[in-house]
Amino acid sequence: MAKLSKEQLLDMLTKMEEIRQFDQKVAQLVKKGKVPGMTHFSVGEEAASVGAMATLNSDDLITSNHRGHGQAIAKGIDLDKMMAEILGKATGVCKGKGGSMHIATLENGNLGANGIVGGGHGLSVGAALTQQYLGTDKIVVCFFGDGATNEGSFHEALNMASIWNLPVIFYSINNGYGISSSISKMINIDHIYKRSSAYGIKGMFIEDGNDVIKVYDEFKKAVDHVRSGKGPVLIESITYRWYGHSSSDPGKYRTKEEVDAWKQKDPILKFRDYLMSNGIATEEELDNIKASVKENVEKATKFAENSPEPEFSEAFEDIYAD
Ligand SMILES: Cc1ncc(C[n+]2csc(CCOP(=O)(O)OP(=O)(O)O)c2C)c(N)n1
Ligand SMILES: [Mg+2]
Repeated sequence: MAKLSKEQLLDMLTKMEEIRQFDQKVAQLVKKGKVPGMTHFSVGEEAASVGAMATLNSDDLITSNHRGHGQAIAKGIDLDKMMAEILGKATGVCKGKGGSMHIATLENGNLGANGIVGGGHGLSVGAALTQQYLGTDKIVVCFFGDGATNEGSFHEALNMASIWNLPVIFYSINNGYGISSSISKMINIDHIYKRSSAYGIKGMFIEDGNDVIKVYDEFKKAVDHVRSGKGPVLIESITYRWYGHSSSDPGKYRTKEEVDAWKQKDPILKFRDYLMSNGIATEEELDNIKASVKENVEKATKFAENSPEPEFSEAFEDIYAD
């Protein structure tokens, strides 16, 4: 069972509130036509990212995918600069040139989101090989979806990480769908984590990816395994995205009943109940966190909206390494 201080637990709740409220705000901005490019929301999947990230050291490395807002926030990004990036502004974390699907903050170990499904697998293996070569204590966590496990890069990466015994966790956040395709029609085994056996690495399963404490407890075991040099892990957690695949998805492939049933398993409400029923925090304290996150998201939105667009003369900068 997790031994986390009140401060750590409330930090986890704060991050989950930030993910929820930040993406709800981005969804409003999309409707107003203020967000260039496509955006994928992390609403509903907050626990799966925050529980995992809370087990890492701050200098550990991550890669993520097109649905990367949750991971960027869980890793501790500046919300002002993240919102500015999503609105394509010069004050954004990537100077407004990456947008929603390419958020990266190298200074705190987020090697970047990726619009190419499966694009993070190879990057993670490379980053893990670097850590092994340099003899650092850092590990790499590669975040991706269920659909991404059908990409060739997934299989190549797991095999290479296995034969080289690399310090990397492959973490599949299984929300049941790759765009409109149900995972049940896309793979012929019952669980993604079982694919680990084909590569001789440890496989782990988090049945309730909406329970942030359970995610933390299981993920911690994976982290301990990898950091102690026992080789890579493939870990799968089950969750659900409340919104459409992207900002342009009418969602005809799933029923309202299914979506509503998952909303009943709200990861934030579940965590609030846990904190209150275990006497860790009062309802008032938790409501204050929610309110202060709201203020911060409003502040980030104003900062982004009032920021300038990148200069045209910068279009060809930051393309090649110096
Ligand atoms: C190589 C590649 N193929 C196809 C796409 C189009 N595409 C974008 S997201 C997506 C589904 C990904 O599903 P999953 O990995 O489960 O992530 P989720 O969106 O559910 O979080 C696809 C097929 C792409 N971006 N890159
Ligand atoms: Mg998916």
